[in-house]
Amino acid sequence: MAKTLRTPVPPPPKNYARGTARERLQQFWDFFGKEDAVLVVINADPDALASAMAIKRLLRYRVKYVAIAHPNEIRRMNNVTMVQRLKIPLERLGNVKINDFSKIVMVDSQPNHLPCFEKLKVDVIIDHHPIVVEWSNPFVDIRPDYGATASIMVEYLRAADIKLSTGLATALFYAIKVDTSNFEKNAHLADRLAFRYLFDLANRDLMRKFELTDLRRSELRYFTIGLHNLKYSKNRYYSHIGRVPSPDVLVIVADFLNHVGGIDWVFVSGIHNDKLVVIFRCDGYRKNAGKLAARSLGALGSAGGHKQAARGEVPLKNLAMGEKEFTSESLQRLIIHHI
Ligand SMILES: [Mn+2]
Repeated sequence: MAKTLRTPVPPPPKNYARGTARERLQQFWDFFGKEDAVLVVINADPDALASAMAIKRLLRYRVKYVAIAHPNEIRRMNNVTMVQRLKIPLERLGNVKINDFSKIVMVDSQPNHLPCFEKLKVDVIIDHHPIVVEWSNPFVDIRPDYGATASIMVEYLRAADIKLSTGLATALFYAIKVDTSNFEKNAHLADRLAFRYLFDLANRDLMRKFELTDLRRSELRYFTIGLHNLKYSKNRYYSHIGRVPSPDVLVIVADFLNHVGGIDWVFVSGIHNDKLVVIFRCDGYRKNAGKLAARSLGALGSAGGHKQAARGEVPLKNLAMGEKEFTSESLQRLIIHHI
C-alpha cells in the first residue's frame, strides 16, 4: 500500500471530463450541435438501457435526433420486461446505417468490450468499468469506482436541472439496484446519493415487476416437470428436469424449491447442449455449495460457486449412463456420497 501512496497519480488525459458536475455537463453539451444525429450504442442490460435513456433526455432539444442501438439479443426476461414496459425505443446495431449519424455515444461499455464496438468511431464514452486502455476519444468520462453508470448519469441530469419522468427515474433506480446487487457489492457514495434521489421519483411497483419477471410462459411447464420428478430425502430435494432450452430455468426452479421450510439442500438438474447441468442451493451456513459441487462433479466436468449457490456441468458422455435414463435418483446418487 505504502508504495502506491508514494507513486504520483498521473493527471487524467485532457479529453477526460473534469471539474464539477455542472462543468462536466457543459463539456458534454458543448460537444453537440443542433444538426447532430446521435447514435447511443449499448450492450443492453439495465444499467446500459437506463444510461442510454438518460443520454437521450440530456440531448433532447439540443440535437436533431437520438437513437439507441444494441448488438446483443435481449434474452433475460427482466430486461425484456424493462424495455417493453418503459417502451424504450431500440434498434439492432446490425440494422443501423452508421453513416446516418454524426456522433456516436457509448455508455456502460468501452470500445474494446465487443469486437463490433471496435469498428465504431466513438465520440463519447461514459462508463464505470475498469480502464484497461487509455482512450483518446474526444469526450471520456469513466469512473471505475462507481457501482453503476446510472449513478454518473444521475449527476449529469441533476446538474442539468432536468425534472425526471417516472420512466427514466425507474430505469435508473433499477439499474443501480442490479449493478450493485442491492448494494451488496462495492458501491460508491455517489451510488447511494443517486439511489436516495431516485427513491421518491421512481415507481417502485413497476421496478418490482422488472425484478420479478424472469420466466417465459413457455417455461412454466418446467415447474410441472420439476415438481413431478421431485425426490425428497433427509431434508434434501432432488429433481431432474430433462432437456431444457436454457439452464436459466433450472436456476429458477431451484430458487423456488429453496423457498420451502426445513429444506437444507436443493439439487436441480437438466440437460442442455449434451451436458448435464446441476444447480446447487443451500443456506451457506456451515455448508458450502461451491465445495460440494466441486467434490461431486469436478472430476467429471466443471463445477464451482459460492457457499450458498453453485453449479456444475458434466458432458453426458462422462456420465457413462449407456442406455439408462438420467433421473432424480441418478442425481441423488451422483451427489449423496459427497455431502
Ligand atoms: Mn454497468
